[in-house]
Amino acid sequence: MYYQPIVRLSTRETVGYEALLRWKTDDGVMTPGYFLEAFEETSLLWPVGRTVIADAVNELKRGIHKVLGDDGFVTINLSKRQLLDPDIVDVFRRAADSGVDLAKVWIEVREDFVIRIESSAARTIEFLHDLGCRICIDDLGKGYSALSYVKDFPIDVLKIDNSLVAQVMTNDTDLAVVRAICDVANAVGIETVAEGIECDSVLPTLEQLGLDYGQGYYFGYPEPPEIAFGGDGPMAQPAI
Ligand code: G
Ligand code: MN
Repeated sequence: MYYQPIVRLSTRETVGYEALLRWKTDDGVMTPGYFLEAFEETSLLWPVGRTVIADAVNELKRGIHKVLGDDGFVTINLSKRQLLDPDIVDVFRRAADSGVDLAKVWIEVREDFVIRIESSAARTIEFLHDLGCRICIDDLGKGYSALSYVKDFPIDVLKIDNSLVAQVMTNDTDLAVVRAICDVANAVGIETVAEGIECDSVLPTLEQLGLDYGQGYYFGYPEPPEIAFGGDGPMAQPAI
């Protein structure tokens, strides 16, 4: 697992980390784009998915709280099939029972999935929110949705996709879309994250638009825990 910082734009301080799955091979480190779809179609998804959650929760208690204090949070990406897993809520419930503050666990669900969500997955989102997790919509803006799901789901955070963020300086339509997203979010008390920030020239515009957080190579690359949080020896066996 790799961890990438999420920064509060007003102060530029790191406030949390996104847990990102990586697969180390002899040819290099692969990102989920190359293998997740294959996993999704096999039973491998379940153990891999559980390991991701366990690792992220464990790292929250160790590395993240070590470098950010108790307010630091971790975000975990859940796929469509994981949200359909009837046991997934229990995985988080057990983490809470072991002393993890689930308010510091943010769940990322891709926007294209939420738009066509099945009711059992929708209930999972509600259960996780009721347990205290913060629900984030990931990759927002890839499909220019109408944001109508914000009234149907307990959404806490909107993560605006790289492609939109990259265009706010040069494309008036994209700027207007991001402004509209921020206006809706601010009006209903949802927080916003700009993804894919690669240079500082876009920061004043993002702050002006009212975005709360930023993430991207400009602030930090996804790194393994020993680099992201400093050496702490090998991870203990996950508790869940
Ligand atoms: O879909 P999601 O937003 O969870 O994907 C995050 C992916 O985006 C990670 O694989 C990460 O490596 C990549 N990423 C993170 N920051 C940047 C960035 O600044 N630019 C680009 N192009 N990709 C990024
Ligand atoms: Mn994500």
